[in-house]
Amino acid sequence: MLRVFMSVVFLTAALSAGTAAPAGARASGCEVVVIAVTAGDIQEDAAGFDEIWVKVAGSWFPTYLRSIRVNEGQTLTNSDLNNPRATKASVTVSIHEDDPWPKANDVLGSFTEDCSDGGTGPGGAVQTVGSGGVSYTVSYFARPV
Ligand SMILES: [Ca+2]
Ligand SMILES: [Ca+2]
Repeated sequence: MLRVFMSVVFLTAALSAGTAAPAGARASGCEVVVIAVTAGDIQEDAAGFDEIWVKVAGSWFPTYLRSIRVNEGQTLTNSDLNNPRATKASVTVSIHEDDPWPKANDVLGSFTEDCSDGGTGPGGAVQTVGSGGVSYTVSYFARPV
């Protein structure tokens, strides 16, 4: 509940106040919140669905040991993904596909956000990752904090 509340606080702040760090304060990190992930083109075409994690600055969402199923064209929300977020100087967001042991999990794509351009602003931003028959679109907010 606290995480949901904090997310709402951040989203509200981002929407109402832009993305600047507090006046007089030097930004020390970049806060990134993943708002949604859309599977435009899944990897496991034969299965008809992917099972993914979103990794944000080293943490796994929705949880480390439990991936989440997504169909082609489906959008997973921030809530579906257990509020993926992190604050670091540089935040890498990556999409991982869960393959059964002994196969290694697949890294489908990634991007890095460091707020060096001031963050995404209240409208957020979109990054599309993947290649070779795989495409995922990540919507996110980022702000210096
Ligand atoms: Ca796979
Ligand atoms: Ca595909």
